[in-house]
Order: sequence, then structure tokens, then C-alpha cells
Amino acid sequence: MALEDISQYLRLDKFPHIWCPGCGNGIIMQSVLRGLDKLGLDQNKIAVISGIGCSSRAAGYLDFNTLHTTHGRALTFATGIKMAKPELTVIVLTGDGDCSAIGGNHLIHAARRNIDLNVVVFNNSIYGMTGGQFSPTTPLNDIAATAPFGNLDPPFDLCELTKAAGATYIARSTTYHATQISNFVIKAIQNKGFSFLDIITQCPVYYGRMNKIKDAVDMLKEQRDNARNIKQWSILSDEEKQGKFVIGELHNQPRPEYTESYQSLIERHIEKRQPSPKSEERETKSREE
Ligand SMILES: Cc1ncc(C[n+]2csc(CCOP(=O)(O)OP(=O)(O)O)c2C)c(N)n1
Repeated sequence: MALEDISQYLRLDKFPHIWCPGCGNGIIMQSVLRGLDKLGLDQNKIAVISGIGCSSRAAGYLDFNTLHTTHGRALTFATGIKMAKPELTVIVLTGDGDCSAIGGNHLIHAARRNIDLNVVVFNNSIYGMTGGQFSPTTPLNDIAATAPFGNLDPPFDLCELTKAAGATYIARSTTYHATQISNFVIKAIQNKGFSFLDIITQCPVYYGRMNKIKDAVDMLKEQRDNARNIKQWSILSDEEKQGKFVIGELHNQPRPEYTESYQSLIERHIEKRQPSPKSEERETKSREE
């Protein structure tokens, strides 16, 4: 099947991109665009916000309203934009470090508010841009530039974290399952509330090399072999779950969205302050006197 041409969403003058050979970031970026293309949204009504990191460079390559902000602060800028212009579809492209280390606080509070943002985490389990330091999603005992003898910090499950914090749509996929990513992007945007997509991706140059995985293809094969759909996952014992992870739509439970609640608060307040006919009469009288 021929794929749709999605070049109208790219700033082709910004290419070549900075990503290393074998990096999964381009697969995620393309899958996001394919989801957006299927939705047929007005390109000028989409805002893409990112922080700092290899993954966050994606915003610069996309021809929407874009902001490439500061490390860990993508969600704060995105929140401001959504509050000021709730009619926009706001997408946050971020890394595991950007959104769950320095930006972890903003992540849980944006989820708690259920503000209508669509977060796509390029989860490569490492700080790619700065040379392979461990991140909050680096698996236990894996090697990183800052953990040469193995990582001692137990990793976050970002889907469990955002579920506990209050996100209303949560899904996980991998760069091996690219078409699934596009479908989740569509569902995320259709959810009126905080949507969170945890996309497992490969960093062959830092993570792969330090952990003795031969190349990007082997990393993709690991994703294929270790991913379990929800049904398969549900029958595994804790022991069988070791080294594996669940992919699929993990949570979909709508509740009131923040910008809508904010708008109705304003309207309720204005209504309360409407002058009653009697007080208007009194005012006219006092003006006439
Ligand atoms: C305030 C601040 N602290 C630290 C940095 C350095 N820095 C830039 S990107 C980055 C980590 C990026 O990791 P991640 O968000 O996982 O993205 P990746 O590069 O792996 O895609 C760090 C620590 C910075 N730019 N600003």
C-alpha cells in the first residue's frame, strides 16, 4: 500500500536532521504526522511544543505553530498556549529526561488538571543529547555514562505514573509498531483531556552501544520480542513479566477538562456579578439625581 505524502507538514529547509543513523526519533515523528494527516486537521490550528533533547528537536522540523522551549518546560509552555487559545490542538513532543526528570513535576500536575494536551514521549531510556546519562526510565542494572557499573535507580513506568496523576488517555507503543503509534495519536487527540503516549524507541549510539546491543535492528527486534499486548500481559506472572513490557491502550477514562472547567468558572462568576433589574433602577435614579 502506498503511503500518503506527508511532506507538507515538514520544514524541508531544516533538513538534514541531527539524529544519528538508526535512531528511532524519525519513526515517531513520521507516525505522529500520519495520525495527524488522517485526522485532517487544519495545519494552522495545531501547536507543537517541545523541550530540549534529541527528541525535542522534532518540533523544529515540523511546519505547524511550533515552540522549541527549555529543558523540562515543554508542558508549562503548552499549558499556557492551551489556556490562551483552547481552540488549538496542542501536541507536546518530549524525551524521557525532559518530561520525567527535570520536567517530572510539570508532568504530574498537567495530568492532574486533565488539561487537553497530547504528550508523545520519545522514550529511549537515556539522555541522548548529552552523551548517555541514565534517565528515570533506564532499566535497573543497565549501563549509562553516569552508571558505568549499572543503574541503581528503579525506573518509572511512565504510564502508571501519569495514570496515578490523573491522565485520561494513556497508551504505549514502540517504534517497531509504527502504525499503532499513528492510531494512538488519533485517539489521544480525540480525547478531550490529558493524553499521554509512551513510545519506546532505540538509541543505538549511546544506549545500545553501552549495553552491548549490536545495532538499531537488534534493538527493534528486542522491542518486538519483549512487547506484550494487554491480553498476553494479563496472564503473565510477575516473574514472566521481568524484562517485558505491555503495549496498547492502557487507560481511557474521560473526566472534566481543565480549559472547559476554567471557562465555565468564568461564566458562572460573570453571571453572579450581573446587576439585578432593581440595582440597575437604583443606579439610574442616583445618576439622574
Ligand atoms: C536546565 C538544563 N539542564 C540540563 C540541560 C542539558 N540537557 C540537554 S538535553 C538533556 C537530556 C535530554 O534527554 P531526554 O529528554 O531523554 O532526550 P533525548 O536527548 O534522549 O531525546 C540535558 C540534561 C539543559 N539543556 N538545560
